[in-house]
Amino acid sequence: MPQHRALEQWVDQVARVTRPDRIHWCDGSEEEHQVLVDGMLRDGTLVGLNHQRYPGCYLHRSHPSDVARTEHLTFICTSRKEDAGPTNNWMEPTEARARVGKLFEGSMKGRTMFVVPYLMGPVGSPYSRVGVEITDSPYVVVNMRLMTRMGKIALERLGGSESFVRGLHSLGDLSPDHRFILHFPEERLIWSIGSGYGGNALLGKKCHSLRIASWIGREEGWLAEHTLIIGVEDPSGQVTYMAAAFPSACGKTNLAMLVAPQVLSGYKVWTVGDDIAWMHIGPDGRLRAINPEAGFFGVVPGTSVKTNPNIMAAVDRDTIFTNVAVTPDGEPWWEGKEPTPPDGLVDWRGNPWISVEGPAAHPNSRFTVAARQCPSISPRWEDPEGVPISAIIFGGRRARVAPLVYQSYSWQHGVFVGAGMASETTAAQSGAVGVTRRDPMAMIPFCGYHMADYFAHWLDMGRRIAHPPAIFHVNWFRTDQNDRFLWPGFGENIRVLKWILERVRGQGIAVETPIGFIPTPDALDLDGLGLPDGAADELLRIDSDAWLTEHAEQGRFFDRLAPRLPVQIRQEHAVLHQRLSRLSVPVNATEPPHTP
Ligand code: OXD
Ligand code: MN
Repeated sequence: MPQHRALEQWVDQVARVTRPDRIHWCDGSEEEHQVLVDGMLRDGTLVGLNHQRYPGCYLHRSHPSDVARTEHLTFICTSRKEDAGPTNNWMEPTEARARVGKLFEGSMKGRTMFVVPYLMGPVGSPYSRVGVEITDSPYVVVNMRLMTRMGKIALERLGGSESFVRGLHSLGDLSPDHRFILHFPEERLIWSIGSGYGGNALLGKKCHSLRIASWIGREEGWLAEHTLIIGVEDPSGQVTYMAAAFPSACGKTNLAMLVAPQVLSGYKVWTVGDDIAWMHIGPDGRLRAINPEAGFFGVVPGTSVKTNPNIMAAVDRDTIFTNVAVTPDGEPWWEGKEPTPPDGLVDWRGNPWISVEGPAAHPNSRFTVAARQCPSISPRWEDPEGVPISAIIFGGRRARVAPLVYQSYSWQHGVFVGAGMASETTAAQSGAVGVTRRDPMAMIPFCGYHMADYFAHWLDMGRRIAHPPAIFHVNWFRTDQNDRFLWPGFGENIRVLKWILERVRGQGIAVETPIGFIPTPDALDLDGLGLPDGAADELLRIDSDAWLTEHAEQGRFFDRLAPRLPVQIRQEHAVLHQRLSRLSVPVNATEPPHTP
């Protein structure tokens, strides 16, 4: 291992507090991986799966109280409370160090301390960043090896530089009472204790690539976002790149790997990333996105050869499953994999499954798999310069209100659309499921600073990008009066992407409405879809009463962000109110968008 004084000093300092039995510097090699896996098989941290059908695949059963991100235990520790803003939990840094520092004292006794250098972003990209995670969880190490470029490669990139994000993680006693996920963005430091769950423990992911990176991005003039990245290839072979932000467990992985239905088989979606994008302004004046991750940590339930054939082909080897059920043949199983559950399932807790007691797989059970295993992986997914983004798509899970798709009038209006987003909560975070909450740009759990400053940063980016992407909003989850989904989703979403593609090229037909441009029902390619009569109109309907209620809720949320809320967001909010009282007027698609 290369010598690195600052890193070694930090490792020594951590070891003096946490008192591990031994220290292992991870090199990321196959041999190291195998030793870790064998150890975890011996102590039960991992369970082997059917190696004929699932070679190199393992199951991890987490503590039943440690199955999702715990947002109420996640803190931003900035020196000034107002910099964290009202949407983040805040702890004063000195108090945080004292309070949580105690929990780290001796927390690694009897355990090995792993030093995990990792690189977020493609090797050789000017936009990639190094982090080092110290952890006492071998499960975290094997996951980090799939999710990042880990080990030797990261130390080589670091060289003698002291610029790396420090992440300290310990399982502690796994008690939710002693669980804290702390971020010190001013010091580029993360402390996480008491949880082994991905979003809390794989520190390269949410903690580094979103909370800390969003802070760094604002300082340096780039964006760290909770977005997938795709290339949409049209029948002529031209590929257009898009980034799409959806809250957790709202289908980002499925959209990132979409397979078009037969009638639109000339279209192909290439996967660049499924969860996070770092977007910089390239020398060509376009927004360029890299995927900082090297793997997918995706939600398992509902995944099948119908909903996501690409990920099904990826997770049949060298995959870690967490909290799924197991068949008597040792195969992983989850709700939605096949229509009927096989007999003799063992549930995610390791007990014989009793269906009345709940699902066999935990609703937030996960797979961890290397991105390169995905058949739809883009030939440009590791492009050091990133891919040029032509469209940014925001999306929520809304039974009502938000139509299937609409386009904002301008960058400023698009930032307002993102700022006004809301979505129903899912099992990816602890707490109630299905509650509508404001979730601007799908970043409410991940923005490392004041949300109002974040909107200001987006507005500023728009002023600096010579060729800004067009901004859209989609909602796959609208329901009818009987609470049935109106839109089939999954592969059929290509129909919406096709319209977006056309709009980006100045082609698709649209109607100007109070909330933005909406496709006319004819502008959407619904050929062969067999939507029931009236469904297309309902999907695109703007219910002005519902929108006025939405407008008022947006206003209450924006009030919480005052006085830092940018005036432009207030203006857009006021203009939306005025527009809601006007009638829709058809417009020619080639007309330049009207900027309020
Ligand atoms: C995730 C999440 O794991 O958003 O990606 O919770
Ligand atoms: Mn996510």
